[in-house]
Amino acid sequence: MSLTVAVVGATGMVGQEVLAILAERLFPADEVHALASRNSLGREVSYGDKTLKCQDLDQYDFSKATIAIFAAGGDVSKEYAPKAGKAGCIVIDNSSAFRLDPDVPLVVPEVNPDAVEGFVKKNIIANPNCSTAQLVVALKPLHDRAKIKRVVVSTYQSVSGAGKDAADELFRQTKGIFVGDDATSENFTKQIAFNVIPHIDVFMDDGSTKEEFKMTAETKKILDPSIKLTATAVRVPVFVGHSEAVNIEFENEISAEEATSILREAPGCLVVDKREDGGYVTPVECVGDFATFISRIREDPTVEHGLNLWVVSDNLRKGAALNAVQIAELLLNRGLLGDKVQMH
Ligand code: 11C
Repeated sequence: MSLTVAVVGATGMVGQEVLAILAERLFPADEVHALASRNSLGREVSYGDKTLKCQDLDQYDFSKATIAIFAAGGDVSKEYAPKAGKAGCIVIDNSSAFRLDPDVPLVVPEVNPDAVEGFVKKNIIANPNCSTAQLVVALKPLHDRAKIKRVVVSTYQSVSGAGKDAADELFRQTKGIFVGDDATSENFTKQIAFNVIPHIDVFMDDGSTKEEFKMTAETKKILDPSIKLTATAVRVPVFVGHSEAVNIEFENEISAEEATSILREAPGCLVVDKREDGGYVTPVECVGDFATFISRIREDPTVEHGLNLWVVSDNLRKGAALNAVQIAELLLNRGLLGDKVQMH
């Protein structure tokens, strides 16, 4: 049988990025199906140098697909991912719907590739939240060397994390403030242009937000349940690219110099750390890239065995679409697509 990939939510920001990355990385799909809600029926999306017509998700027979990458939000995943899994298709889900389900592996290929084998119970594999994905890529090699006890993270998250309407709002509001036109807020709780908002996702009972909770819970599931992590997640007026200021306390001694050489060799990491004007990465430079960039590596003398890092990545790529495609590559390379697929 041939290898067919279905992309659910193909007209969205992440869905389009999935299609672009499948083509860029020459994923050996024989067929790619773009699926969307009935409203987008017949809309065309790009896949490399081809265009695909969107098919109706509701009418789609998932037994035709080997893999389905879902990028249409939690409600769509909750309704359709179990159906797709039961039809024999392996679901890679970008939403938070199944991430903490004990029968669903939560996978970042550079960090816990072996976990992917656990998909068999439900035929679903979860992709982490964007702010978690880039964080664990940077933490894993340091944890392996010096064992992380506690992490304190402050995020600076771009508006594309909240979707296309939110990104459009930053543009409209910025222009509106300049020309004295419409500067109302619809997708954020406060003005986002020329401002920062310490609130992403809903509030939890303990005063944290769900975005902050997800970073803690997902890091524990992917990397190590013994790691303590506290986060403050902040939305900033940046279109693409999430940044994180990360403070880490280790069990064992590790110098900034050693951490730098470990991170230079680590999969998925790219160290840019020159300790001079402009010798670090900002979100603008990470857009369209696959790497998790690490800068400002330095010791924190206020705790025993402490380090500080600055971590930046394209939230639509490593934080979503790229990680999903890497999971598909992992399944393929490990021969986990069974006799449904003939290797090319
Ligand atoms: C944001 N991190 O930047 C969110 C977007 O759980 O998949 C991704 C939400 C999720 O708003």
